[in-house]
Amino acid sequence: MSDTAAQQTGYQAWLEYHRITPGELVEQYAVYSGIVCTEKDEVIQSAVLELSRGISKMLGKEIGEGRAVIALGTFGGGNELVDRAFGEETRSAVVHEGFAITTDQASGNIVVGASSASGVLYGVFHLLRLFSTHQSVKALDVIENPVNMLRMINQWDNIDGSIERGYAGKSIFFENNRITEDLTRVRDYARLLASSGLNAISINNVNVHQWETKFLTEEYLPDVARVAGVFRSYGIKLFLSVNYASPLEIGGLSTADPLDPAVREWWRVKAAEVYAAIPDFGGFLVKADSENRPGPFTYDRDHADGSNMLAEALKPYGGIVIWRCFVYNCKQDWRDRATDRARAAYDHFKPLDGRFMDNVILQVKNGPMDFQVREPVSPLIGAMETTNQMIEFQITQEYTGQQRHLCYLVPQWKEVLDFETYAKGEGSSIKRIVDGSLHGNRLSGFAAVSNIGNDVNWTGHLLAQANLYGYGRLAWNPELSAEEIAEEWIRMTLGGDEKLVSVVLSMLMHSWSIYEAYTSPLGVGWMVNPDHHYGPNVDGYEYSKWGTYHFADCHGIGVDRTKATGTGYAAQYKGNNYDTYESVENCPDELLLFFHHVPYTHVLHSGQTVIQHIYNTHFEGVERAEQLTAKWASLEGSMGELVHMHVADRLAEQAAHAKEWRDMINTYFFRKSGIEDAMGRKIY
Ligand code: GCV
Repeated sequence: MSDTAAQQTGYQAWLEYHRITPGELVEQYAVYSGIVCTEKDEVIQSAVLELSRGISKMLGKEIGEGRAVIALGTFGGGNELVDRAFGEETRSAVVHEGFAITTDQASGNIVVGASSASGVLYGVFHLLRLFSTHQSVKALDVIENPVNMLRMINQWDNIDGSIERGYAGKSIFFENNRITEDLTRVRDYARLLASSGLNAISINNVNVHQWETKFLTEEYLPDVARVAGVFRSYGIKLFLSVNYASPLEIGGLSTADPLDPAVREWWRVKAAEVYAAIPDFGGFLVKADSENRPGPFTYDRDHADGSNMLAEALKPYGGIVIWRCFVYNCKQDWRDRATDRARAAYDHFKPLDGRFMDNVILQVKNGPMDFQVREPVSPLIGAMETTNQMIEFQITQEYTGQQRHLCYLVPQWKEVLDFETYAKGEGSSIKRIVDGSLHGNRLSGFAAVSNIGNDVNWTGHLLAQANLYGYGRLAWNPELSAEEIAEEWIRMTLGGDEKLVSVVLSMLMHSWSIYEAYTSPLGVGWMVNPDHHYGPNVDGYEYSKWGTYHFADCHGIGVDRTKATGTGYAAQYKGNNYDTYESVENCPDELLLFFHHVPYTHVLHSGQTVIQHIYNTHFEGVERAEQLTAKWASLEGSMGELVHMHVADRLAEQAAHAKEWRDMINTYFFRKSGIEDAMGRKIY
């Protein structure tokens, strides 16, 4: 694809490196006459390639005529400029994967130094970000270390090329039951991931079906190794999702019982084969005993037994087991009001604290249900003091508009990360649990379900790229604000026109609240069409087996999850959180219906009744969605025409679809409650 064509599609995403127009910055940046690098390591070579590609695109010419250089390398790695630039204090402040950047005042040289090759690559991407967001590089003095050790992306891609919950085309990894021959696109994906700060990927769906189970066999391992090689050159470790029943399905054994010696031996041999093919293999990601997937429960064993068996097999090679906590009864009777899906992860895993091997890490979804527009934070995160934990977010917009609606998710993730759990008293925020510091965990970090496919702009909705970028940046540093991240993404992807930046920034920053307004009032969730989860269907999940109810009747709505009169879920929280959620008076409005069943006439903290809140937010939500289209229209001419048209189409669809949401939800609750809208607006 030519540069101009790529710019018209968004393929380069935030690595677009827009041409810098002549002026002060060009003069400043153009002084660099070359890149000085002495190391041959492949990750460092990727850094060199990225740097020369980025700078020459921004300046519109190869670097080569200036008076200073950009030097890069590892400390003690043989590059004199690097060794001279950083003293002992800086070197010891830079941890593995971190980096330092300095501008030498005498020579004007910029020097990037790190203690590892990946650190050099992250440093180079940081420098490129400074260039492409038009920052001064005259006096750099930067030290950055990633806050989280594991910064992982989970693909839900299947070998037939489909993607579970994928909204941007087909898989870039697989087609026709084979791993893709041409890995160019995979390499470009690796560049995007590394440039946002990520360092690990699992390439296949956690629902591991028949064919993907064979990834562990010699039929597929050489191809998996090819993919691992591409990611390796960008400092990213490859993991596989595995089928817990593999010993039965591909091993010829009659059981997958984790305590059976033959099963344990089978996994040990398997691990040896995998590491022979991929020496730096990351490990296994496992969905077990969840949504009809096999697991240790079949053999009357628990999740510690199951995960430790795999951990034991991977241990000699430094591999890890990432074990998901999304375990609940998906065959519930809707008549049974005592069973509460929200309780499930905590109830299953909390009693196992202390029983997991140190190379097992539990992956917990951010909320207790399943990536709804609004949920409380999972009470399991932080509740296990002697178990490694990581958080799982969903970048793919399964319940947040499926990349047809705009929904910038970083503000939602920020709220989760800043949440105070009181796990060890005050100061026990989720981000401190997830980065391992609160409980002193050996392993910790972030995982998220990817939102990309083979659509030319990667994410279907161009603006949904901001979620992928933002996830990586937040995993690197959870202290960054949602605004800062959005602004970086806009400048790097769409360019630095000030009006464009401020309009798109405001669109992104309001988008989650707009989506919430016309879809999910007061934390209720699940009012979507079953299976595909797009569009409104208030009773779609009401009489189902999935444990996802709102219990609306003619008097009121919501799930009583209190200890006093409900399912007792609120008591899984510690300290003030329990008091806040247990009490109908103190519960925050946005989560009221998640924790309480209240009459439609209940008055919220906002002063509105529940029913009037539903009507108001749905009418306003549509107006706000319409304003998004108008804001975007005002940007015509400030970016490539095709890019502008593409987003305009999606926003028009969103505004029309928001009306469908508004009318269905308002009509449903008007018919249930019989209460008129105080403002007399049209309800059907
Ligand atoms: C991969 C939800 C999704 C499923 C997904 C599951 C999970 O139930 O709808 O598609 O399966 O979560 O996270 O395992």
